[in-house]
Amino acid sequence: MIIGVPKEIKNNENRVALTPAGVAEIKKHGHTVYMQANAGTGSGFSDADYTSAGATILPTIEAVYETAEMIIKVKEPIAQEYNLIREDQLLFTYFHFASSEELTHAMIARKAVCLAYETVEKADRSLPLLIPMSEVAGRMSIQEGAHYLEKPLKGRGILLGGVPGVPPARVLVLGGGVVGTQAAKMAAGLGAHVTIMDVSLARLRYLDDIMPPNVDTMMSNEYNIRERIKVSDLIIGAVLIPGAKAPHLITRDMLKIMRPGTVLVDVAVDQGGCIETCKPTTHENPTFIIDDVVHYCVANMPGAVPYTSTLALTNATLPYAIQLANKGWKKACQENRDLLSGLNVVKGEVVYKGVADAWGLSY
Ligand code: PYR
Repeated sequence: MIIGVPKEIKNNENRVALTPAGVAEIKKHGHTVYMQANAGTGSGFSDADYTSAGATILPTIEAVYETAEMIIKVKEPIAQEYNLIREDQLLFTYFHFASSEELTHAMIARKAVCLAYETVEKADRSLPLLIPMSEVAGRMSIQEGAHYLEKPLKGRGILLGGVPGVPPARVLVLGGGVVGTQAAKMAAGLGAHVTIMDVSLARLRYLDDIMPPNVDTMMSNEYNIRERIKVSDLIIGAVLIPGAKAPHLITRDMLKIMRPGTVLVDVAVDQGGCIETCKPTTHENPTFIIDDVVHYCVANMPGAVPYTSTLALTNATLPYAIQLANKGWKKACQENRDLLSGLNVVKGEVVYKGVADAWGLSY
């Protein structure tokens, strides 16, 4: 198969979908890989690294889309890429269709085969291609949150870990999945007092067992959320309903009961956000303020740590990419249910319920 890897063009997106090691592995299976020039530069990989691994460098994004049967990317195509996508072309990348009606309609119109990383699901319901980036974003949420708590950045001016004689900051983590667990671990490691909420008692039991003593668990419900946000300095939105819109656990009116300078980091922004006032921001302009509450809602958080993220992502995607290349998408999806669940839009039809429900489309 002919595989194309374009350079990501979303704001400050420095990840790339294949490493030179990944190219070498794909080549062993007899496939051809075209990389757009400088696609890996932001992650620390030069064109020469790719050519020595067996890739051919193409000068433009147009040439990559024109040539490839399968495009492997990191982020969803943005408007300037829509017209490059060809009928029947296989796109293997993050899409997050449930948060963008425009993208959904654009991909329907292009009649491509859209296999979304974020909905590839294993039999145990885990999401193998989302987990690595959830790990990165969960860990990053605390370092970004700690930064924006600083006074010059309009935060409360509180140090997460406090100092001897001064209590630490209070961190509230909404959701005890991968993002929430990683966030709680990082915040606890820095000495904050952490509360992690989830709707699953079984999950809370597990978290209570594995977390250090400065992490409390609490059932997630509106009453408890209202109580905790009054005293929290940093709140992490870490809720995920696979492939569907995130529920709004923090509503507009709740901002009024938070203290000025509270920082919200909504990691769920890709799926519409679990904080009602959240709207996607970029690494260039990551925050905005409503009612004196700092909102950090960057939709591609892992893009800021491309070295770690590219390696972590491609560790997970490569085995699936090889199956798709070896068998073609139809046979690969027939033989591997993980991949089947990744199909979201196929040749003009929405085939994933969460996406159809989000936009009132037939499925
Ligand atoms: C990202 O890492 O950017 C995702 O969309 C999950």
